[in-house]
Formats: sequence, C-alpha cells, structure tokens
Amino acid sequence: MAACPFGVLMVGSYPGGQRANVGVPRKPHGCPGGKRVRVESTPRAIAPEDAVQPDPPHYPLFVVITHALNILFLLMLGRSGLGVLSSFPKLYWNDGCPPGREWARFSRRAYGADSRRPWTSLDEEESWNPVVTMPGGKNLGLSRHWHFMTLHFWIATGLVYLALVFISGYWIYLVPTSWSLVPDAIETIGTYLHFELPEPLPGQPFNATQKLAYFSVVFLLAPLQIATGAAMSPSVIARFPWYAKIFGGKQGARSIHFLGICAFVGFVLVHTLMVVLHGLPKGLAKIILGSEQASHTLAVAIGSAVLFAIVVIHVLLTMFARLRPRTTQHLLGYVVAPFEGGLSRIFTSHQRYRRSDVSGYHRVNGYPPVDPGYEQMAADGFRDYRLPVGGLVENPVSLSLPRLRELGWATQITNHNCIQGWNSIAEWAGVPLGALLDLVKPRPEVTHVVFYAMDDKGLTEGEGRYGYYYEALPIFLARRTQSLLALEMNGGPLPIEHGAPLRVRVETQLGYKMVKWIKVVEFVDGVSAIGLGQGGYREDQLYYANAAAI
Ligand SMILES: Nc1nc2c(c(=O)[nH]1)N[C@H]1C(S)=C(S)[C@@H](COP(=O)(O)O)O[C@H]1N2
Ligand SMILES: [Mo]
Repeated sequence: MAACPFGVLMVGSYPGGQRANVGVPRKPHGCPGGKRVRVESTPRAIAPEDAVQPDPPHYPLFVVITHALNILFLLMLGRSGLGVLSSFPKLYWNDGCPPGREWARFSRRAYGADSRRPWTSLDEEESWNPVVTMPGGKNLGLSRHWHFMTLHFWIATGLVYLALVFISGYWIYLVPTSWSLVPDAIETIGTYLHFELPEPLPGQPFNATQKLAYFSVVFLLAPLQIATGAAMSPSVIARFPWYAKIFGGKQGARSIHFLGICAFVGFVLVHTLMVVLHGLPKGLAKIILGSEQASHTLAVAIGSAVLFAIVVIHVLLTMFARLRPRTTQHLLGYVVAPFEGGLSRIFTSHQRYRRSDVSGYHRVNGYPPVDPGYEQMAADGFRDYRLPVGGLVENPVSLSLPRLRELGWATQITNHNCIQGWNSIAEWAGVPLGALLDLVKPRPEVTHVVFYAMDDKGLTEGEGRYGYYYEALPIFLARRTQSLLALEMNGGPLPIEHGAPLRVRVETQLGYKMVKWIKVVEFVDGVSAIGLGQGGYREDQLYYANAAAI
C-alpha cells in the first residue's frame, strides 16, 4: 500500500477517476444501501482486472501537503479575522447596528444610542492579546492586511486541492453519491457514542460521518465563508445590493461569517480529537509515510516538526508586524492593493435603497473639530464658510455654500460601511463631485483629489496620533455617479457630527475615505508629499490600505 504518493497525480488512480468510464466494473465504493453492511471482500473480488494495480494511497501527497498549508492559512485567517472583529466586537442581524441590539458582544463596554457622553465608533475598539489575534492590540489595519493577503494563498491552495481531487478521482472519497450515507452517518455517530471506533466505508479511507463532515467543510463551509466575506465588501454590495440581502444584509453576512469560523473551530477540535482517538502515531504513519507499518516515531517526529514550523511562522510574522508596521503595510499592500484597486475600478455604485430602509441610528466616527473658529462658524449656520478648491487645476475657485449648490444637485439613499464592520443606511444630498471637476478642470497629470478636514486628531482622538484628518481619492472615483459633496443628510442639513457643512460620499468605498468637515480640496499628481505620504490620515496613522474597496 505504500505506493509512491506521486502516483496518485495520474488521472484515474481512484475509483472516481476516468477509468470508471471505460467499462471496468466499479468497485463497491458507494454506500451500502440502507443497513450497514461490512464488506469484507476487497474490491479485487469484483474487479479482477484491477488486481494488477496497487490500491491508490488513501492519503496521497497532494492531500498531505494541502492539508498542512490549510492548517497554516486557516490559523492565519482565524487570528487575523479575530483581529478585525476586535475593532467592533459586536454582532448584529440587522443592518444599521442599533446600539444595544447586538446578539453577541465580546466587550464589557456597552454604548447606548442616547448616551449623554458623545462617543465615536473608534471608542468601541478592543485590544486583544496577540496570542489570539494577528497581530494583536488595536491593529485593525494590519489585521485586515493579513486576512486579505492570506485569503489569496488559502484560495489558491483550495483550488489546487480541488483540481487534484477531481483529476485524480479522489473526489469519490469525499462526495456523497447516495442518500444512504445519511443514515449510515447517524449510525456511525451512535458507534462513536458507544466509545467504539466505526469501520470505514468499504474500500474507502473514511467512515460515513467523516465523509459527510469533510464534504461539508470543503464544499459547503469554505465556499460559505468566501461568499459571506464578499458580502461585506462595500464595492461588491454597492454594485450588487441584492447580494448582501441573500444573507440578510451586511450584518447578517458578518454574523454568518463569524458563525462559520465557530463551525471551523468546532470541526477542527472534533477532527483532532478523532485523529487522536483513532491512534495518532498510527494515523500519522499512514498519512505522512503512506503505511500504518511505517515508523511511528518518524511519523510523529515529522508531524510535530510541521506543527512546530507553523507555530514559529505565526510567532515570527506577528512579531514582524508589530515591530515593523509600516513595512508590513507596504509588503502586504503589494498583494492586497491591486485586488482592492481593481475592485474599486470595476464596480460602480448602483444603490437605490428606499426611505423605509434608512437606519434609525447612524454611528459617528471621528469627533467634530474643537477649535473656536469652527464652533463660531457653526453657530452662524456656516454663512461665512468658503471652500477653496485648487492645486493642479485650470480654474482654482473659492466657493460659498450657495454658489456650490448651483453647480448641481443629487440625492441618494446608500449604505455606509465603516472599516470597523458597522454599517448604516442614510439619505445623502449634495453636489456631484463631477460637477466640481467640470468647474475647476483638473490638469491631465492629476492622479488624486485630496480632501483636507478641520478636525485636528491630536486634539480630538489622542492615543498618540496627530495631525489634521485628510484623505486622497483616486481621481477616477471622483467622476462616478453617487460621488458627492454632501450638504444634507436624511432630508435636513448635515448634522455637525456627520460633517457639517460639507462631507464626501464615495459609495463604493469604506467610510474612512469620506472626509467630513471639509476645509480645502486639492488636486495633486501624487500623495507621497502629503502627511506621512500613505494616501490619508488613517493610512498614515493606523496602517489602513489606501484602497478601500473591501
Ligand atoms: N474629518 C474626518 N472625516 C472622517 C472621519 C474623521 O475622523 N474625521 N472618520 C471617517 C470614518 S472612519 C468614517 S467610518 C466616517 C463616519 O461617518 P459618520 O460619522 O457620518 O458616520 O467618516 C469618515 N470621515
Ligand atoms: Mo470608519
């Protein structure tokens, strides 16, 4: 049985492979109908032509390698995912995330919609231990980078695995081909509950419960995690609002995504326990060395070394991310930014929510400016407010609010997605950014439009961060429909906390790109000379990605 593991890469090595189509009687790999039958005879008795070929190994090399990679990547996805969760450790079934209506909260602090002390959503962030989260602490930006970077590799591993599973015919061990597997699986669980080890299905490596469990994880749970993950991307659900609705909205998708990881963890615990119960050294010998007769010591040594290497990789990557956050942001950005930038380019916003969809409560992120100049202006209803628009343009201007309104007007009911995970639906009205571009005429070399705000974060946010808020938008986003300079929210003037007198709306992007309390607009041919040069305040100070599509 210790055949060369490479042999299985040949098409038709398994009963599910193409050989079954050439007239050779199939092995009785299907499930024994109805009652549990222990088929003692080997497949040889039924298909004597097969006798010349050795049985394909039950754990071919590709299964062993992809399984090890899967441990590495799932652990990274899980830890970085928990890092993302820690920045908004609450789960909801309803979009809008009304404070106090969460079905799960992993934080001692609760915030009420009617709290007398003003609070912003960054106050809801928790700092979790780096043993649990990647890279630990309040590091949403880097957790997301690790999550999305790993996602690429995890999906690639999964695709290679699936391709080999189908090419080699191995799928027959994973995919149920008869309903009788279900009663068989129930019977098998009964056997386990009697503290006995059930027999595998005849001619197959797994028993009925294992087969159903592995099938569910590979073909249902993993795709569900990817599908619910995509339903949290602001670009995806701005383009296809119906898609999030499949999961009951973005918060439904977020909750299911979390329950999915709980299912993964549950599966891993039971799976590991079962491997141990079935005899770990024996199992490892069979999996790694291809035969139960092979050296158990060697198999355990190799297995432990692989696990140890996975732990070391995690420790090193976590330490690296914490010691060199800027380098990590840049390195992971090479993988993640093209993906996010591509989504931003492809997807335009097609949102048309109804008035009745508008959320009753809309969170605030970022405390309003505290300087007396702003307060004075607000007290006067922003009568003296002027918006200077300049930089690399043909026609620099300085606009009063009434003059700005004359440029054009649009109204939209859209979904706001904060990077932390909450969302809210609101009606926004204001001047299309495209109309401003038509007026000032950016020069051909312009790559970004930068919005500078009036809130000095050193005064309002603290935690060692400093500087005025600003964000740079790629110029192509400014020309999109539903890209606005909003002056109104939910039918009234823009409230102070939501950015009065003027804020940006770019409906395929995350909230941090939508600058509130705009002071100046500048058209530029690069962002490296602005702030710390990363493309925005949150990119500079919190290591967020400068593309904000997922
Ligand atoms: N000037 C300024 N604009 C800002 C912020 C800020 O702190 N300062 N926070 C951003 C973030 S992270 C989000 S999610 C949205 C929140 O918009 P809201 O407060 O209207 O919900 O504003 C964005 N615009
Ligand atoms: Mo945000």
